[in-house]
This record gives sequence, C-alpha cells and structure tokens, in this order.
Amino acid sequence: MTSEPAPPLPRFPRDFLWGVSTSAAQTEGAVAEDGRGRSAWDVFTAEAGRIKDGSDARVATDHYHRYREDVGLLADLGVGAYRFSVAWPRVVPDGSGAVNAAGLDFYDRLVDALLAAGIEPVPTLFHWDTPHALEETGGWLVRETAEHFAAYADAVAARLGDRVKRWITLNEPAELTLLGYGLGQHAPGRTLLFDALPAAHHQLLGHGLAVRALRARGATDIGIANSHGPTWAASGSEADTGAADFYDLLLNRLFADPLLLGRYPEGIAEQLPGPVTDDLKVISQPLDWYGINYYQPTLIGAPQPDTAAPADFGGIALPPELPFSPRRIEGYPRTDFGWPVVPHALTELLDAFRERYGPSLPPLMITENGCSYEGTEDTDRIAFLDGHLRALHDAMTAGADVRGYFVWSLTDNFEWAEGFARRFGLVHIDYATLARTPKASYHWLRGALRDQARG
Ligand code: IFM
Repeated sequence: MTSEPAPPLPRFPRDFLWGVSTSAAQTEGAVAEDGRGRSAWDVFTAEAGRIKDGSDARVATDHYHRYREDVGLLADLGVGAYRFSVAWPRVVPDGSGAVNAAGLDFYDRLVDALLAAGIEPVPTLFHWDTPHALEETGGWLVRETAEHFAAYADAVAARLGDRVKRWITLNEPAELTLLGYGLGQHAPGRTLLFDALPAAHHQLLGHGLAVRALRARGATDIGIANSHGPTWAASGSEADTGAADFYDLLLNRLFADPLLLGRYPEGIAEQLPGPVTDDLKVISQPLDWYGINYYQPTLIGAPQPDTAAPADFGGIALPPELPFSPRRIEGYPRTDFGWPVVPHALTELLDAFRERYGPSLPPLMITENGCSYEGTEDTDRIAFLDGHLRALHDAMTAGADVRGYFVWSLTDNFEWAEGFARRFGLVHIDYATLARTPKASYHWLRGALRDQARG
C-alpha cells in the first residue's frame, strides 16, 4: 500500500491523550538481572520450535538499560503519555511472597525519567509475563493466581502510586486465554481449547481484585486494555452467521460483558469455576475508562476442517473441533504480517460498542493500534495511522467518547511467537547493535502531533 500525501488530520479535542505503547516482555531484556524471576515466556521461548525465527527475548530491545534513550525518543516525538508494562516476575520473582525492591527500582527510575520529560507514565500491570512459579501451580487456570496478582498490584501501587495517576490492569486477556491456554501458540503453550475458559474468568477476577487494591491505595483513574474487532460473517447463511456470532462472543463479549454489564454472555457462566455470581460483582466495579486494542476485523464462517487459518488469523494451525473457521478478507491492502488494513472497521467497532453497551460504557481509549512493515521509509505505516485516525475521528463525530490513542509501538520489538520478524515500531531497532533509528512514520506522527498542539 502506498499513498499520496494526505491532507492534515482532522482536529482532535485539546485534551486528547496521545501516546505510544510497549510491554516489558517484548522490550526490557535483562531477564536475569536485579533479582528478576523467570516468566512463562522465558520458559516457552527456551523450548525448541516455539518461536518462528528461533529467537528469544533475553535482550529484546534492551529497554531496561536504554530506557533514557527511549524516553528521549518519546519526548522528541511529542507524545503526552507512554504506556509500558510492569513485569510481575521482576517485582515478585516467585509470583507470590517476597517483593523485589530492586525490580521496583527500575520502574521508579523510568517513571521519574518520564515525568521529568513531561510524559505521563501509564503502566499496565500484566502483559502476559506470568511468573513461571505460578504457571507451575496452574497459572491463570487457578483462582489463587488472581489473588497473587492483586497482592502484586498493591506492591506496585505502594511504590509508584505517588506519581502514577493512570493505571491499566490487564492487557488482552482474550489472547492469553485463546493463544496461551487454548491453542498453545503462546506461553504457557497449553492446548486446552474450551477448557481454557477458567483462565478468562481468573484474569477478570484478578483485574477486579487489582482495581480494589489500586483504589485502596488512592488510584482514581483505572482502565483495562482489551482487544476487539468487528466480526464479519462469511455469508448470510445460518451456519456462517452462527459461527460468526460465536466468534464475536469470544472476542468481543466474553471479557467486555462481565466488565461492563456484570454478567457473562449466555451459556458461559455455567462452565466457570468459583462463586461466579459473587466474582462478577468484583469484576464489574465501574471503570474510569475502557481501553480497546484494535488491529483488524475478522471474517468467520462455519467450520471447514481441512482449511488452514489465513494470514488474517496468524496463519496458525487450528484444531478441527473449533465451531468456526476464519476466512481470508479480500479487497483490502495487507500489512507485512498479512493482516488486512481496514480503518473503517474501527469506526464500525466503536459504533457497535456504543449500541451494545449504551450508558454502561465508560469513556474509551484506543490503547493499541498499529501495523507491521519492513523498512524505515515506511509510507505504508503512515497511511495506516492516517487512515485509522480519520476513522477514529469519524466515530467520535458520531458520538463515541474516546479520550486517547496509543500507537503500537514505540520501537520494533519481540513479537511473541513471530520473534523479531515483525516490525511494529515507529523506531527501527538494529538487533545486532541495538541502535535506534526513527522511521518516516515517527517523523510523520511528530508533525501531526505538532499540528494538533497548535490548535
Ligand atoms: O505485540 C502485540 C502486543 O503485545 C499485544 N497486542 C497486539 C500486538 C501486535 O501483535
């Protein structure tokens, strides 16, 4: 996809929060430093064949040591906020029990450096790096992990709460449930299919308990980052629309309904462990805002046992038992990852959220949006961001209350099972030297943010 220079972006509200997102496991490296414990991803990446390019994240982008340079890049970019994640195994090496002060020191330094540069720190407490010790006792399949998560959240808030105002509890619990526990493509590599559902419930419970812990420490600005995207049916047939409805439930309602409406979609609660009704009260405490990570829509049809999933769905091998099958979306440009580029689906998604949740929907933030392309003259990424920001503006004009937008990601980084082969950064990383080089998209966004600031 290449594009002609586009006219300036439409004007966003003056107090709109512009930011970029990263996560600890994808950037920090330094996995054995300053008392950090092992994470589920450390163990997963050490297993042969798990990561496509055979890499691991022991060094990643070395953000742990180069955070000052990264903060400089953020300041020069002109964003108001930096969304990063705190690594649970760095703060509580065994997942429960003793807190590692040296691990918290890193986030202390990072937060201070951000504030000194006039950038708001927005930490996510959990972005998939479950402490390995907890994984060994069942990980998110067991209730205790939710309780340990709340204790960890309390420890982080105790240290950073005097300077951090805005918190995110979890990132994309749907992906961890589906890819980590259901299909085995991500850590911890379990292939439980629908028996993975307890992991969804316990993450939600962990979220609710963490919200309580943060509020007890005085936090007043708390959200969650869930991945969502419109689900399109492959045809109008009953079989295809039924399959699409089911997939929509998994991606768009399994997490949002309990959080926003205090109930699970029909038929789910019966399959979950624990005092679900009581848990739902904890899970559905009102949020200050709700984060949406949007990348692409999904086209779904009735099961087709012999068809491999298309690139739209990561090209992964899907078990024949699934009651749906992803199809390739035709007629749109694609990123180098093979994902279709469909900006208007973001407008569609935000319209659908307003319609589905009505007055129960708190203000929204787009907590991730971005794309993977090679090269530093990344005009395709510019076109992607430009198109999605216009689509977002359309949704806001139609009434969506969206307060901020975060690009995924500041730098290229470790893209999970894909290793380093996928480049989502506004800043290029040379993995041999770890040199950072801003791409054309970085300069474009910098200009766009300056225009916005001029008012
Ligand atoms: O890199 C990931 C991130 O960790 C979670 N959201 C999607 C991104 C791109 O795949």
